[in-house]
Amino acid sequence: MDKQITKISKYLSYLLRHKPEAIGLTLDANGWANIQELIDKTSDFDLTHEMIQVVVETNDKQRFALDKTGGKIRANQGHSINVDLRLSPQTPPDRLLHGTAERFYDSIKSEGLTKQERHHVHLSESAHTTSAVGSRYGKPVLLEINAQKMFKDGYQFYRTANNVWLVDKVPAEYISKVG
Ligand code: HQG
Repeated sequence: MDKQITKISKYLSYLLRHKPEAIGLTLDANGWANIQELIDKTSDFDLTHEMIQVVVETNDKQRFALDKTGGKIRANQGHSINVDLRLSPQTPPDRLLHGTAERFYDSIKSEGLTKQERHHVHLSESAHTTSAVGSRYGKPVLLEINAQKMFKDGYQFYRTANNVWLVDKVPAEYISKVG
C-alpha cells in the first residue's frame, strides 16, 4: 500500500509541478487541476478519487492541496512550470536552512543560492527535512541563511501551505555553513 501511495505521489508531483501536458492535462493559472480530468486522462494505472484523497492526506510533506470544493488538486510548491500560487510575502524567522550537496558548495559560496530549474530557492525551518533534501544530490551540507538580514535588506519571503519558505535567490553574504 505504501509503495502504491509513493508511486502516486511521484506521479502527481511530476504532472502538477513539471509536465501536465504529459497526459494532456490543463492546469489553471494558479496551478489547479480538475481531479476528474486527471483521473480520466491517467491511462497507465487505475487512479481513483479515494487514492488521491489518501495521498493528499497522508503525504509526509503535505505536497498537495485540494481546493474548497474538493474537485481540484494542486502541488503546494516545487513547480518548474509557470503558476501563480498567490502567496503573500511574509516575515521569515531569523534563520532558515537549506540542504545541499557538498559538491555544490564552492559554486554556492561564490554565486549564492540560485533557483536552478524551479521557480524559487527553497528554504526550511527544519534541520531534519533539510538534511534529507541535501542527501538527494550527494553528501549533504547544511547551510544557514540569515533571513532576518535579508528581510531587512528588502528581500521578499513566501511561505507555502506546507511550510516551505521560498525566495528568489540568496546572495552568498547571507549564507554560512553549519558545523
Ligand atoms: C543547488 C524537495 C550550484 C541547490 C525539498 C540544490 C524542496 C546550486 C540544487 C524542493 C546553486 C537545486 C526543492 C549554485 C543552488 N551552484 N548549485 N549557485 N544554487 N544550487 O531540487 O532545494 O521532496 O531544484 O542547493 O523539500 O534541493 O520534491 O532544489 O541542491 O522543497 O517535495 O541546486 O524539493 O521537496 O535542486 O529542493 P532542487 P532543492 P519535494
